[in-house]
Order: sequence, then C-alpha cells, then structure tokens
Amino acid sequence: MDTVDLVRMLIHDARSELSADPRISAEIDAELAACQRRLDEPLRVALAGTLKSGKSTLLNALVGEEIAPTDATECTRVVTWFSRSATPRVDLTHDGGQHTALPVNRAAGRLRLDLGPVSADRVERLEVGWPSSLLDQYTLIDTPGTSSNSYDVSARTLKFLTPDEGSCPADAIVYLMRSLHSTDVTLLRSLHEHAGTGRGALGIIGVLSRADETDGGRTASLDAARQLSTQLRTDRQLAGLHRDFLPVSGLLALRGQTLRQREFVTLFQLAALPPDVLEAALVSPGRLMATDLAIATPDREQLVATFGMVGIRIAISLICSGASDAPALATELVRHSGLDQLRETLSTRFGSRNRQLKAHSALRTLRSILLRHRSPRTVRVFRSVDRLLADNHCFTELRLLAGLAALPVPEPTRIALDHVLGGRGTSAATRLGLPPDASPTHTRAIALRAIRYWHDQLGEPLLDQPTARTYQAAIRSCEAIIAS
Ligand SMILES: Nc1nc2c(ncn2[C@@H]2O[C@H](COP(=O)(O)OP(=O)(O)O)[C@@H](O)[C@H]2O)c(=O)[nH]1
Ligand SMILES: [Mg+2]
Repeated sequence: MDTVDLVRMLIHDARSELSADPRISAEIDAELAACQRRLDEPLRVALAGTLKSGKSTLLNALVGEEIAPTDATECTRVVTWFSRSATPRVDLTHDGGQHTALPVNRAAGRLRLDLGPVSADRVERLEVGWPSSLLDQYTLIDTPGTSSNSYDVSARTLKFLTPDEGSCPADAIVYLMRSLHSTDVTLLRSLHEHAGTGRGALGIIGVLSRADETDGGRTASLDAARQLSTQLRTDRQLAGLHRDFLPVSGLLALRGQTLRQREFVTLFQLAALPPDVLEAALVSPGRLMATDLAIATPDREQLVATFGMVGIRIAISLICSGASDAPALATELVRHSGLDQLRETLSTRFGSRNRQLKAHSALRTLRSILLRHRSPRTVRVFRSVDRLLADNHCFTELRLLAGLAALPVPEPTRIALDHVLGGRGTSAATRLGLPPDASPTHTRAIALRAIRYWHDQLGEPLLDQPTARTYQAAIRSCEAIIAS
C-alpha cells in the first residue's frame, strides 16, 4: 500500500469514527470529504511575491493563454484558483457561501473577469476552470501579492500563504521577485517558518521575475538577469531561504506563445529600419508613435500594449539574429524567456513528488481537523496520523529538502544531499548520480559507498542537530535503495 492509500484510509477511518458522533456537523464531514478529494486533484502551486512582480503574467505564460487578469480591476485583488475543467467556467463564492457562476467573457484573446457588484472583501473564493494540459498537472493559485500601500490586499495574501489557523491550502509555491527587497526576505522567511511548523507549503521555487527588465532592456538580452540571479543565489540575506533561483520573463514567454502574424510583421518592419532611426524611435512609446514611419499607428499601439518597449527591443534583436518568420520568433521568445527551465524545475521539484506532497498536505489538514474536534473515538486515528507523519521516510525527505537551504554545510555537500534525498528526482540513479541504465550490482555498490560516506560525515565533531538528522536520513534513503 503506498503513502497516498494509507492517507486515504486514515481519512476514511476518521470519517466513519466521526460520523457516529452526533455532535459532529455536516460541515466537518464536508471538510474531511474535501481533504479526501484533494488526493485525487492535481498538485496545488501558488504564485507569490509582491504586487506587480509579474505573477499573473507568469501564470498566463505557464498556461499559454491569457486567463489571469493583469489590469487593475477588483479581480486582481483576490486569491484566484485556476483548475482543470472540460469547458471554461468561472465560479464565485461570496458572502458566507453563496455561489454565483460568472459569465466567461473573452476579448482580444483575454479572459475578462468581472466580479460584478461583489467587492473583493466579500469574495471567499474565485475559481476559473479551464481546459489546459498544464492545469491537468497543477492547480495554479494566483495571489494578489503584498504591497506596502494596500493593506487589505496584503492581508488577504498573507492569510492564504501563512494563515494563523490551519495550514496553507497550496502544496508548493513559486516565489517571484524583481530584485532583492527587504519585504521579499521577510515574506520568504515567514513562508519557511510556516513550512517548518508543518503548516506551510513544503516546496518553494524562487524566480527572478520580469527578467527582461533587469538592466532596463539595454542589452536586449537576459544575460544581466542571469548574472543577478547567480549573485542572489549566494546573497547572505537570502541564505537558507531557497534552493532554486531562476531568471524568467513571463512577458516574453507569453508573447511567444500568443504571437500573431500581424505583430510579427510590425516588428519585422521596425527591425528593417536604419539603426539610427530605430534607436531614436525606441526611446519611449511617445517617440515610437510620433516618428514618421510607414507602419500603421494602431499596429504600433498594439505592439506597445502587448510587448512593452523592452519586449519590442528584445523581439527586434531576435529578428536581427535570424528569427525570420513568426514561428521562429515565437520559439526564440519562449527559449529566451527562461520558461522551459521553470517548467523543468517545477517538474523535478514538484512533479515527481506530486503524490507525496499531496499526501503530506492532506495528512496535515486531517490532523488539524482532528485537533479541532477532539473525541475519544478519534484518538486511535490521531495517533496513526502522527506516526505516519513522523515515521514515513518520504515525508521526512520532503521536510528535510524544504530545510536544506538553511543547513550550515558546504555547497557541494548540500548538492549531494539534495540528490540523495530525492530533490532532483526519486529514481535510484538520480539519487546516486548514476546513469539511468546503471546495473543493479553497480547501483548497490555505490549505495553502500554512499552509506559509508554519510556515516563518516556523522562522525564530524560539533555537528549540529539538523545536519546530523539530514545525514541520518541520507543513510536511510541509501538503505532503501539497497532494500529495493
Ligand atoms: N517587461 C516585463 N513586464 C512584465 C513582465 N511580467 C509582467 N510584466 C508587467 O508588469 C505589470 C504587472 O504584471 P502582473 O503580472 O499583473 O503582476 P502581479 O501583480 O504580480 O500579478 C504588467 O504591466 C505586466 O505587463 C515581464 O516578464 N517583463
Ligand atoms: Mg496579479
């Protein structure tokens, strides 16, 4: 029986024990049923960061369609769930559980969300159902973000990510920041503390967002962003707060996936201008409109609205480097954006651990429900929940991986631990750094060598407790490889 089945069984046991208790309401049973359903849903990944860090744009880029609003409407002020659905739908829950189906309006390829007369503070849940292969894998949750000048929006975001009661409804978080700001350090620290107490998401991927703007778009490349993210990876303020830090331009990724022939033609015409004329025209949107060019004004306006000046510069430089038709430019924009690396990291960090992360979240939720409704009938189930959380080695691995960045160990040791604990994939070969076709005999020999190595590390004098626990878990992971 695998971990998910064990969790399913415990939820089932809790439901049948509690259903015999007349004091237990239908509401609690519904909570338990939701907890059970969660095991069959895709993994929940929340996008977090400050306001305007590019969360909604990146969500659209990941899905490949403009379904998350980026304009300053009421909708961008509430936490919005995007989940798989055979047909598009928008469901609003508000004012103490009232459900309203909102119309699905699309204009110029964008979904227009409109809460109607319901203000953001009355919204309990806004959910967009959309047919999308990415949403088959992940339920994405767009948070409005934190901002020093919008108290209610920040409060809603923090209540979702770091709730005072219960646990964060997301299994994993993609955290976006444009540069290193003290508010990011504070929020990241709080997310980590929450994860440490078992009430927060266990996986966090850091993203240097709006990467095309890093140097003001001057070099028309993402090299500056790559340099900055390398610096940030070793920045002392961020020490212990992240394992991955990827430069991504959600805007370029989105434009690549939604590029129209007409936009390409306008960009191509601009790219063909004499360099001095082009340079002068690209100084600002106003100059681009005012310059006397044989390009229709609505086409220029459209380009500024969708690409922005930095995006236009980058697209032109990609055309000049050889992207000579719309499909080629679309491919280059996406390749340049860093989206593929983000997708890959999502898949190695979260995809391969999908079932375990969900099982862990469901178990934590079950635990908090049982704690709230203590009853002699559920003592046995409660103990089993705690035992499973403490003894199940894959949960131990998940928790240790979440805390790996904070261990006081040299970087090569951290990387080796990340591998052996299954942070880069859970196959024996990935854990031991072997080729996928390594023979069982060779795998076993290397696993034994790894056990000896981590044992030796355990003998280090003055070893702190968290590091010692992590080395012990590494030994257990290797023993599990040998046993299987
Ligand atoms: N240049 C550039 N602009 C971006 C990028 N991502 C978002 N933006 C712009 O930044 C603004 C805020 O973006 P949005 O996605 O709504 O941010 P959110 O508040 O974090 O959801 C919008 O005007 C976007 O067009 C990006 O990767 N590059
Ligand atoms: Mg947004």
